[in-house]
Amino acid sequence: MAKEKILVTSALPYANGNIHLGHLSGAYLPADIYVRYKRLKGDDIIYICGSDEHGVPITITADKEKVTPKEIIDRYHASNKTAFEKFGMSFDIYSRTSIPVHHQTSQEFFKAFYDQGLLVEKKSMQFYDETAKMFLPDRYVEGTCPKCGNEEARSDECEKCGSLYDPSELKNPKSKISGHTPVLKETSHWFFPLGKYQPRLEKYVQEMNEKFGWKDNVLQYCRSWFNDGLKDRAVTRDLDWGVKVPLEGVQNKVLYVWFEAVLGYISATKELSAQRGTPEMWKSYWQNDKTKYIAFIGKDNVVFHTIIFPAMLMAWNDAKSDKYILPQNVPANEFLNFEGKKFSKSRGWGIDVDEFLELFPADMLRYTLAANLPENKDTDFFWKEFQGRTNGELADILGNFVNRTFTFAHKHFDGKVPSRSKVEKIDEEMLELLKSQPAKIADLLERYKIKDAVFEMMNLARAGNKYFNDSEPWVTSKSDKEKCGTTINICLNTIYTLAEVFEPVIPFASRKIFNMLNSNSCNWENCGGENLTVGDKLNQPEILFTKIEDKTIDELINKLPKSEEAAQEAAEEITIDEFRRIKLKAAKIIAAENVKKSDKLLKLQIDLGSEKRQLVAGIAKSYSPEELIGKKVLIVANLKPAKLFGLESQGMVLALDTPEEGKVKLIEIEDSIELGKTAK
Ligand code: B3M
Ligand code: ZN
Repeated sequence: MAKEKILVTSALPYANGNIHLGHLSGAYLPADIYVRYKRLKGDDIIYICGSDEHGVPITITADKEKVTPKEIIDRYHASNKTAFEKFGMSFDIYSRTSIPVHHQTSQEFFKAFYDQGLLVEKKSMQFYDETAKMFLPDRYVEGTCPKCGNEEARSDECEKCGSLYDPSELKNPKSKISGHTPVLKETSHWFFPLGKYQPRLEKYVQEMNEKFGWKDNVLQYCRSWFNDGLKDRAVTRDLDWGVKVPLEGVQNKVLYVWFEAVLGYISATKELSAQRGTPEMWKSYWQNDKTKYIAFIGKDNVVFHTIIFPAMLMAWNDAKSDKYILPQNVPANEFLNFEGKKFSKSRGWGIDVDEFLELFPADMLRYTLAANLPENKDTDFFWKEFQGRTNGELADILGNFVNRTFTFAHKHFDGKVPSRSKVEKIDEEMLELLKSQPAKIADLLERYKIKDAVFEMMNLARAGNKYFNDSEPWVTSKSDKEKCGTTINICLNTIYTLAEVFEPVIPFASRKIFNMLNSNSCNWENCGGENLTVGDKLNQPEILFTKIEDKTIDELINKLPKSEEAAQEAAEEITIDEFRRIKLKAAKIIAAENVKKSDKLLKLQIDLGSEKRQLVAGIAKSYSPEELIGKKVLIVANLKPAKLFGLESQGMVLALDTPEEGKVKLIEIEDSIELGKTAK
């Protein structure tokens, strides 16, 4: 197959916090798997990423921590770069948007639009904080979304329902700096005429989808944007942190972070070119219509990559001769949650990547995340599932198959690749699978169905294990050594193929397996073929995956913040009307006796003033019948009657748990309270 020229980008994470597992599942791991696979195929591919270092997310963090934005970006750029490396991300470059070449590139785009007369200067009303004496960019204002009522909406955008609106429509606005209600004050900004590009953008999305099959979720986001009608977008902000607006006499204004962040992909490629000593190389990707450009992102970034960035590139291409390519596909993922809830730094819910990798090897995390990618819907990371997949799949299936084959080869074949003799049906079937499975996996990867591809990878290991079992080499090693050699030869070739197809997902383990095989990875197209030479020496097996103990996982689960339990209780709140439906009444116990054949229950007669009732209560371990007589208690009077040990119980007496197992204490009420009174 002809080699492809491919450009892959992953969204540039803001350098204002540590990346967590959710980020990895969205825009990074799927891209890395795709890129690694394409490299194995021998395609000409570069993989670009870096830190997004401008915009309000950075200045807000800096304000909060009372340090400069520069300190924030330096800290998080470094820590995220390292975390990505440890996780095995194979970026060709992890750049940053604070570098001069990025400022130049973004200013060039702005100037190109400005010079074409595309940008329109408009006066608008913007929130202004009179205490802090500054205009408040979108994220500095929080209020209630005029469309969906989300109380954490930004000044002109709601993350929850995805609407964009005019700041004047936002309800109950509050400044995040002073906490006061901001006023609307006039300022002027340059607007990009996005609406003008709508027909071309619709055509672009449609064509790309027809040719390359875009994901449904991505198409849906696009459609809803088109249906609303694209509007002019301000591309400048009143802020001093960012890329300066390159116009004379303009001060205290920077380019809107999204306007320049997407151009960060281009600047990063320029930086890579310079690093490699081929400064023009970036053009051979970005300005070459043979290049296939794939932009991996999370769902919250769809509009910027399918509408705004393409429109900017179209606008450039209209005026210039050096034309850029547009994304051919934007395989956006949904979100990953953590143990049933959204990741939240402030609530301590979730785990950072570097923290995780202190505890477990990267491959274990890569595998669980890959097997559970939020490709079509939000998914969850559960500690128990992580343990289950590591122990039950990586260790018991893949690890076990590799280990038993190597141990066998060392014991019976002097640690060398044995020859293959007569091939029987069972062998043929395994050899056929070895040929067909990589093609099946490749087909899925080509269509960004990474989760399914990972499933098929593990299926090959499953089949290998089954083949080993069914061939019973421990029997043939005594009865038919040649046949045994055939089995082990095929098992070793299967391991070779496994190391190859699994490389994109678990690169560290794959490397170990190749070392054990004394071999190197091949070209993907030769996968499943005969890649080992008979008689070649094998190395000693290494343990690939150590199982995770229950204790380790239980400790991690127990460490989850307890406040989440409180949050859980809050989620189970009832309204006052629901509470009022429960009739709690004052009653007096007038008789009590043991219930036959039960050591827990007592039969009580109670007085409610206007009526008497019989209750059966589970308090025999806590009270003797005698000591109960005369006690005044609270009962649930409108509980549906129930039968216990054949006795009718017409209500429930209220009691509290005690530290002593099985013992309770009745809620006693003051003697002066009138019988039959209802609690409220
Ligand atoms: N930094 C938003 C985010 O981290 C933004 C992505 C930029 S991609 C050019 O979700
Ligand atoms: Zn909303």
